[in-house]
Amino acid sequence: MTIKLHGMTYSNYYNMVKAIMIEKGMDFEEVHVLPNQESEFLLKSPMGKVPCLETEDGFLSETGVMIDYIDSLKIGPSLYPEQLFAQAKVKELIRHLELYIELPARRLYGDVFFGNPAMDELKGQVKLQLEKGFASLQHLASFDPYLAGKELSYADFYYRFSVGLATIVCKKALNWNALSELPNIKGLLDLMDERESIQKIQADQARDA
Ligand SMILES: N[C@@H](CCC(=O)N[C@@H](CS)C(=O)NCC(=O)O)C(=O)O
Repeated sequence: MTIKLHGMTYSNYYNMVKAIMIEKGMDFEEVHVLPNQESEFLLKSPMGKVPCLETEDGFLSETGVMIDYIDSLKIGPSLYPEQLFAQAKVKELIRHLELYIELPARRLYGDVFFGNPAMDELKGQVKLQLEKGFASLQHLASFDPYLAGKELSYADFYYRFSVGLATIVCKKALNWNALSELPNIKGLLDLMDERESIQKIQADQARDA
């Protein structure tokens, strides 16, 4: 059975998984669905979120889990280093991006993307969280030129679609131009945007806009 990615092209998590499958040259289908709480969908994605991945053995939710599953299929090049500690460092980067950048920034997605103005108190909390998240990313990541060093890894795709939106949140909701003020951030986003996989995702997003 061909793997099916369920979700929508303006979901950043969806696009992390999609970009990685494109990079690996995998054959997959896309199934358009919005996040929802219908009982039928909750059987596929228990929190009603997107993406979820339909495999011959059943459904998977959670982007980090999907990335590991896709890697374990051993189709195309692995974007994890072979050495186990180096592999754990890539996973550490992904977890860091999720917990300390994507999730805090997401608290202001309503304000920035969906017209639901946030209270100043929330903005203040998110600003503190993102300052800490970005500062610690500078310690954890090498940006040489990729997040984990000289080799492209799964973390770079997580980065592209989490940090890309977080910098928009910084600018629009927090009046903070993190993209130009923080070192390294823009260079890696630009480098990722040169990849065909990312360009395909941008084209699909434009088509669906
Ligand atoms: N932890 C989930 C998060 C996925 C997520 O938050 N997806 C968003 C779309 S980008 C969503 O479905 N939001 C709807 C909701 O939270 O109910 C993952 O890693 O895949």
